[in-house]
Amino acid sequence: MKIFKVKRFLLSILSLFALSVASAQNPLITNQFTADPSARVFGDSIYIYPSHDILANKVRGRMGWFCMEDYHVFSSANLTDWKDHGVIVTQNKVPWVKPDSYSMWAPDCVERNGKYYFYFPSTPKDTTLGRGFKIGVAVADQPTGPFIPQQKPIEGVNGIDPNVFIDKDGQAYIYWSQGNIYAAKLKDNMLELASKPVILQELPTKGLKEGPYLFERNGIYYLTYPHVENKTERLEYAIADNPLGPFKMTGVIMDETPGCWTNHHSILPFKKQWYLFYHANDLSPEFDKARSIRADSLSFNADGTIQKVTPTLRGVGITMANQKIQIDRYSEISSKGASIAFVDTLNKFDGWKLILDHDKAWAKYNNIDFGDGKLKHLKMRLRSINGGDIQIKISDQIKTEYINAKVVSGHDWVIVEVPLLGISKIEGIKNLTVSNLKNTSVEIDWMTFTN
Ligand code: FUB
Repeated sequence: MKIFKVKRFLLSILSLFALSVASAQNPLITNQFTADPSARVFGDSIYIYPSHDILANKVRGRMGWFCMEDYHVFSSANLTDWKDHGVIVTQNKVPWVKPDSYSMWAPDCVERNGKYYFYFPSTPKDTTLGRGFKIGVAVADQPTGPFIPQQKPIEGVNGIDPNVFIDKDGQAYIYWSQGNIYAAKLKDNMLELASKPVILQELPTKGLKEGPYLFERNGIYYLTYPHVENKTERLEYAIADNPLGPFKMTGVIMDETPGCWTNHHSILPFKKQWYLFYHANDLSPEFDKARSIRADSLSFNADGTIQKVTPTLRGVGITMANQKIQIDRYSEISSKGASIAFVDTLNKFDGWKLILDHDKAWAKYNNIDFGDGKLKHLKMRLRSINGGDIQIKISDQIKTEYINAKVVSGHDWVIVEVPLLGISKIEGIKNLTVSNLKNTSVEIDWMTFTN
């Protein structure tokens, strides 16, 4: 009885941990590395099934290479607050996976008839299955698990980066990569192939292609994939009038990311807007096998072609004024005297700060929700070695309000609180711009509004 109670207590602590909520822009997750985001809408939330990069060391993985042991799932109903539901599949609990391979690469997850099918590649422990990666499935009744892995990987599939698409007629297809991009039909059980794999022929023949992701919009089937056209990966797409092609190479969705060799993505609509989920290496600029997932809005032209997406720091979603507004994730910045840097270069998970080191330097953060106007104070974490003066402008198309603040000189961070006096009630969605009024350097970690 006692053991049972202790176990229940530990489980409740664990589930609290698994439900940690973080509010973020780009990157979306800032307390761990995440890559290869497969985003899906289940119910009224977005779920992201990313890879989980960790750093290899002498006892795990291969130094200087990808090191991935397990998968977490994250969810959000507003694209701003992300819940980490904890580990859903881990290498040493999958019967067919070599338990110390650290090769749990890019996954995907789809729902069919109330069951959730999680597809993931890894290295098999049975060497008679051949060299390289196989792809397995784990099944759950909920998007967050518990996921039960199948005993064996899918027969007939060799490669990485599974992606599953269910067409309007109910036929499911699986896509994956191994140099080329392959596709096959899946049986209704979602666990076995229903047709022989085919190579999708009409794609670029020079340069690595991987990470296929197929979606349909207005009768056009978009096969999207990272491809090395030059020296590193960019996101491209080809279109067809059915899920197996022939496809016609059509364009580039996102250019190469300087400093990050890979990119890997998913594309989907959520609440009437299309989004591109992808990755870069924001939290690890010197090592691009420790990546971070991001999201930006995506739009189509009238003829169905995709408009190229420019990566932003601001990302997507509305930020509540009473949450920490990370102004270093700006939507616009002045060309002179404004920059960002890590708050603590020894602990990059602490995030970034905005540095305004010239008179008139500024940064703007859009889409902040002030609700019904009850917030009465502006609170900021600031630092200025020589002391400074800043101005905060809160505006929409109709009204602009200004708040001035002083930063005392010193080497330490200080919390500065300014009452919102002498200005009219601030309510609804606004943009915030912070400007330097002096020729001294002011650093801003975050800003928020309180009652
Ligand atoms: O995350 C490991 C590999 O890097 C993925 O499987 C590829 O798509 C690339 O993102």
